[in-house]
Amino acid sequence: MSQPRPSKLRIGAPGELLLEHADGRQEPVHALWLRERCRDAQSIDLRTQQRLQDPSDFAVDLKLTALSQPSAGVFQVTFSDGHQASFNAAELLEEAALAPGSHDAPAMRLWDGSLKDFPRARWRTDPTDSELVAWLEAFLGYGFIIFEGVPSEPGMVLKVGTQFGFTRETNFGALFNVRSTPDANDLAYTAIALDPHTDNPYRSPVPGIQLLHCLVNETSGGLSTLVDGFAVAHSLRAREPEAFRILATTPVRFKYIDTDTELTASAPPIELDVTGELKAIHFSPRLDFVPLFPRAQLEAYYRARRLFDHGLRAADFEIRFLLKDGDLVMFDNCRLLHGRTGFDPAEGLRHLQGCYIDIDGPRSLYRVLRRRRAGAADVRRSA
Ligand SMILES: O=C(O)CCC(=O)C(=O)O
Repeated sequence: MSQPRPSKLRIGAPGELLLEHADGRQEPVHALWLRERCRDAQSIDLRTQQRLQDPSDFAVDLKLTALSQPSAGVFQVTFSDGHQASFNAAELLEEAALAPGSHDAPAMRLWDGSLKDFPRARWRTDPTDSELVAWLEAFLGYGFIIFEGVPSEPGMVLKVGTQFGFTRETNFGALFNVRSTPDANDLAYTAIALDPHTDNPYRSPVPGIQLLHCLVNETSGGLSTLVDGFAVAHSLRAREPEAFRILATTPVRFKYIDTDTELTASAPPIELDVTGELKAIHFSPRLDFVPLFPRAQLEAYYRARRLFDHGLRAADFEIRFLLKDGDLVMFDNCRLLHGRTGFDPAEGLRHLQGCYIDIDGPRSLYRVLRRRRAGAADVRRSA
C-alpha cells in the first residue's frame, strides 16, 4: 500500500530540492536518491529503462550544484559530479510516496463476514482494457473475484489464469481436478469439509494466486468458504498483541508427502515484511508442525494458534457461497484462506478444476493497463 502522497516539490535554499508533505513537514531530497533516478541516455538504456551506472559508484556526499524550474512540473538539476538531468515532479512525487517494499496497486480493502456485495463479474474471453482494470481493481482490493459464465469446459481454468499471469505447475499438474476420488493424495480430493487454509504452505515459494473453476456441482453441499486472513490478523494484533507476535516469529514446518513427492518449508503463520506490515498468511491446520520448544513456549504458541484459528473459523469473518457450473473464483493465496463445507458424493458429481498463477501477474497487468490508459509510450520490458 502506498503512503499518503507528499503534496509538492519546491526549490528551497540554493541546491536544495524540498519535499513538502500535506501536514506541512518538509524534507530535502537527497542528491544520490535523485541521481539514481536520472532517465537520460547516459544513465539508463532507453530501450529497457535499466541503469547503465551502478549507484554505488556515485559519491555518498553528492550534492546539487544547480537547481532550477524551467517550467511548471519540471526541475533541471546539475549534480556535483557534473551530470545534468531534468525530472518530472509528478513522477518524483509518486516515487516518493511508495512505502518500503510496496508497489503501486489499488488500496487493499479488508473485509469480514459482513461482506455482502462480493466482487463478481461476467467472464469475457476478450475483455476491454476498462473491464480488465475493473476486474483487477476488485481482485487487488478484496483479494478475490468471482467470474460467472466461464464455459464449463475442462482446461478453461488455465485460459482464465493466463489472462492474468503466468501459471504455476506443481506436482499436482498444470491444473488439478478437485473431486472426490478413492485414491486421494490430498484431503481436497475427498468429500470432507475443509477448514480455512492457504494452499501449499509446504512449497517454496508458495503459489501466489489460486483459481477454482466449477465444471459441475450436482450436490447440495460443497459450499466454498473464504476468509480475509489479513483482517483476522489485524483483529488479533489489536486484541492479543502477544499472540500476534508469537505467530509472526515462530517458524512452523509444513509438510506434504505422497509416493513421488516430499516437500517441506518453514514459515511463520503470520509473515511480516521489513516494515512490520502483513506480507502473507501460512496456515493449514492439517499440515503444520511446530518445532519442539520448551513447554512454556509451546503452550504460548498453542494458545496463539488457537486464537488465530478460532478467528479464521468464526462466522464473523467467513463468507460462504455456492460455486455453480461455470463459476470461477480467483483468490490471493497469500492473504485469503479458503475451504469448503462437506458434501455427499452419493447426491451427484462435484467437479472443480484448479490452477495457480504467480502473485505478481495481476499487479503487473494493472500497471501496464494504467500506463496504456495514460497514453504513455510503448510498454517496455524491465526484468
Ligand atoms: O473443494 C473445494 O471447494 C476447495 C478445494 C481446496 O481447498 C483446494 O483445492 O485447495
